Amino acid sequence: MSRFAAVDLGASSGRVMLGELSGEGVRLSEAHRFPNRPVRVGGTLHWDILGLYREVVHGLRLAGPVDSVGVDSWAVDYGLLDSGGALLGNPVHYRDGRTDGVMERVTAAVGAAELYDVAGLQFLPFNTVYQLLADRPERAERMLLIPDLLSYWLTGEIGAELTNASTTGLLDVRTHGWAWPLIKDLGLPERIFPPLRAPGDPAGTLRPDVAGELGWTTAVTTVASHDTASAVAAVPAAGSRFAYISCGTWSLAGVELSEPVLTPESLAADFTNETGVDGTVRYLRNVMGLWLLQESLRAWGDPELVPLLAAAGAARPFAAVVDPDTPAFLPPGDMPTRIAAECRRTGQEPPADPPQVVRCILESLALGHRRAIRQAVALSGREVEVIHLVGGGSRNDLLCRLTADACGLPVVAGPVEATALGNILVQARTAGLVADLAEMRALSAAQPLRRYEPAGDDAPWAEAEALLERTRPGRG
Ligand code: LFR
Repeated sequence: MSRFAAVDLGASSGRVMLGELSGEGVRLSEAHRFPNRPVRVGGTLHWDILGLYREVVHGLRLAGPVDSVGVDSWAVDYGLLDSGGALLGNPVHYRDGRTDGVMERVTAAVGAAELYDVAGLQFLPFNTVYQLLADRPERAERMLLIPDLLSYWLTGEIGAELTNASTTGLLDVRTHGWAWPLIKDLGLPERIFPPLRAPGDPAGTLRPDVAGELGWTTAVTTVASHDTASAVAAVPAAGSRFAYISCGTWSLAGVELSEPVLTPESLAADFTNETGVDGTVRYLRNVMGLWLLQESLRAWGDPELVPLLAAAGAARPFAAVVDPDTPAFLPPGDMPTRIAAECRRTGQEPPADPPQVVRCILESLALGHRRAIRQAVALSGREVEVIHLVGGGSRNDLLCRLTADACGLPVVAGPVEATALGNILVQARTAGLVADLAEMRALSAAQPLRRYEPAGDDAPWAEAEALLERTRPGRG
């Protein structure tokens, strides 16, 4: 039996998962789960990075001796190190407002088509490139993305993992190397970008002091350190005719390709070409995701979710829908009030109570899924027979059902812990226990899954979609 630990940090919680591989497949268990609570200090929203590191080490202690460890987290954010390897300031949260207006300035100066042709990335205001330009990292020696920073603290070794580097806006989508000409043009210091490493590469061994704390040592393996890349690696699909939605704080909805799509239509639809394992392309769009629900729950004082979802299931369908990607929904804040304002702007009666707000959020998300997946199919030419919905959102029965109905395709829900599973399976492959991506996916397909067939009534979805199109800012 081989044992691997996946350190998996999401925007709202982190976990250390243990994966045990035997002839019978993978047994996943949770060694430690902890909340990830950002801290606003001096007007800036930060991650509590040292607190997260403490929980990671504690989780490894609870997991016990393992053959290897891999670290993944959300993308785009980073810590800056000085020449002695010390952290320069606390990493900033991608939802912080310091990047306001930066993307617009860079796009005006460089050109959207030019940026897209280099990096092939969706224009999100928090992409690393805009954060770096807001931070002006003159004093920094190195920039380490969050999982690379944690791996550095665990091993003392520095590197930039490829799948996550592909979310910076500074990686060349064709060569998979740093986009040096763009980096120079933007005036960013070249020295801060570490050498690249790919999923499966060794990342070092635990530092003696860390091993001393744990009472054992182990290798650290480079995994697909962008959580979405790990999740897509563990989509339980056979063949290539599938779409995926990695659904948690964000919904990342799209298809897997072997070549990027960099057409003007793809740029106009704002699709991303992120790098997956083994040179695959994660052709997808960020849909705002369960963030809308998480922030609403926070505004309501965190009521119990199960009864609320049951009430939302019984609430009137299509009472109101919003575009989940409305920019005002991005920063933390009072989400129910923002949703009500968006309903009024689009001529709809705002939802009256929490169950109706939840219904509105889940129908709106299902519409976001429908739009992203239909566009991914149209823009890439990839035919799709099934949608795999993985991650925490796959537990949400109502959302899975609405997504199947909205997309007019069967939805296979699960695994819930696809990200940790993808992390573990890449380590298992490095250890020689798994052959390739297809075998990884077959192992994932043995986890508990649920299937939802579409109801087959497209009319209300088409009507709701038409309303969103009609009222999209910039239209008519
Ligand atoms: C999902 C995710 C998305 C990325 C967003 C911000 O957890 O990694 O892929 O766009 O978080 O980093």
